[in-house]
Amino acid sequence: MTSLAHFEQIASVIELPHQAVIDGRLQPSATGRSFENVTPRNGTVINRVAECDAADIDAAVSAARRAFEDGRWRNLHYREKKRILFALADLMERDAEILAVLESLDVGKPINDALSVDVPGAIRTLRYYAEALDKIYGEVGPGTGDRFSFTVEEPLGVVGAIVPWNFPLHMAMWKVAPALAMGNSVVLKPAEQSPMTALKLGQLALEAGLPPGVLNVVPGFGAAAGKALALHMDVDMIAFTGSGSVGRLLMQYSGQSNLKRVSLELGGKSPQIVFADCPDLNAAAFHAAWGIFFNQGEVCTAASRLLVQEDIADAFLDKLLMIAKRIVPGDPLEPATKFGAMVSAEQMQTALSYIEDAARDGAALRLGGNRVRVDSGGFFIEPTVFDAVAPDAQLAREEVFGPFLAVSRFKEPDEALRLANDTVYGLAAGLWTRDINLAHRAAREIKAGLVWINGWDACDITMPFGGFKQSGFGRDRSLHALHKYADLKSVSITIR
Ligand code: TXE
Repeated sequence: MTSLAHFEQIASVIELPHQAVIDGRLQPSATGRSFENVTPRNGTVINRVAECDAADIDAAVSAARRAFEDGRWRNLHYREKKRILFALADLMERDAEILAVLESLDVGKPINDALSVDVPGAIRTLRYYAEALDKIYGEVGPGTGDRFSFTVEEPLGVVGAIVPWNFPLHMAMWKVAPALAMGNSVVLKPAEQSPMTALKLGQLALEAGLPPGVLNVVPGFGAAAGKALALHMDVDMIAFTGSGSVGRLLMQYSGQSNLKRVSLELGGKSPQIVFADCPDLNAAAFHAAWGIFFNQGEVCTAASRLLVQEDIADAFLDKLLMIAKRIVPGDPLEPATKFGAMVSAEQMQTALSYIEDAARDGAALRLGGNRVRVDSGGFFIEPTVFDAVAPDAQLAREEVFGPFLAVSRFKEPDEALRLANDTVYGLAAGLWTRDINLAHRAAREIKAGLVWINGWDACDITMPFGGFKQSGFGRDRSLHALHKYADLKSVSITIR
């Protein structure tokens, strides 16, 4: 069943989502304008999507506000809220293959990853927060004899979620699920490169019985739709995943408008450190390769810097290269493909521009570095490995967001920790060692929101996710994320 033909068949028979979902209705943009949606699989236009701007954002925010104020969602019995969110999860499961095909077409990721990571990850996230929504309790303060004090967490109101294109459905759900679980209304602005699964989610939410206006999905460009949402006076919060430069803008927009809350999950330049006493060199080599090449390197926690101790560096690199050489770009809709296309021609060109920079900075190209499958019309780049990357080289400092591994060598553990922290980012870090003291010391000293020891990306929905330093602030995942979508109220009753 699971053949290229099977997924091509799905792609050809389903209606590709293209209309905004506002106030419970599927609609074109107010201006009637639409934009071309190009699949990186072969560079062709697969559909045209509503190009929403400030007028549509205004309509969506008004709908979300009305839904919030009349309490159609916020004041629903928690059992009913759970029923609807679980029903949505079930519908997503029913349509898992469709969602996976839409994701793969939009962003060029391997269909098998979409089926095994993106879609089930989004469903698990939704179920996790649906399960949690009736387990949120306030606190009772110490009070005094004649005063009784307690806290309640109240939903913020209208949450704007602005999400990127690398894991479109999954990132959307990291925001939408906890925001809804807390009783907020949401206006979701998907990335212009990848609007389809968010639009499908909006449709499925209506089918599941989520009241109109509670989840609105408004596709459009960042500088129009995204900016209008972030500047809107009636939006209480922007939850964002994306680039640092847009993160900075969002904070400005907040200051220029209503001081809405902002949470930012930005990029990274995450180090993976392999010490000479690594407990399993094969496993470390596997994770060094897939830590950067998974999702074509378009991952905010990509292990884009490999720091390896000199004593084992040559042998380790040989192992890594053996794995990396077998990772061959393929048609994203082909189930055997493990490495797909870059999301867009622009993203491919940006990544490729680092080749020259790396050569100029004196790094040694050990693998890849080329665009491939050019005849397909798609945007494919080979897995690429550079050795001897100097700590101040561009490749060691800037987030490429592509399949580019920068390898540097170190002599002593302290040097590794210094290099690991020598970045403006602080999202993730990994280290491989048998030395429990070193592991604990490194976990404490590395300035990153996620530290993985003897594994990479070894976490799930139960653990908070987010950055230190310029990787942002605020946490997705885990129960911590719920509190981001609420304000804390202190209530005191004087007993007379
Ligand atoms: O991101 P943008 P881009 C990084 C990665 C990548 C770079 C550029 O390094 O190479 O960012 O990617 C919306 N007001 N990450 O340009 O622009 C936009 O429409 C409001 C890391 O695609 O930040 C989209 O919905 N919104 C990252 C979202 O912001 C605006 C994932 C993200 O797009 C806006 C993606 C504006 N003025 C890229 N301008 C991660 N942390 O995982 C754009 N947007």
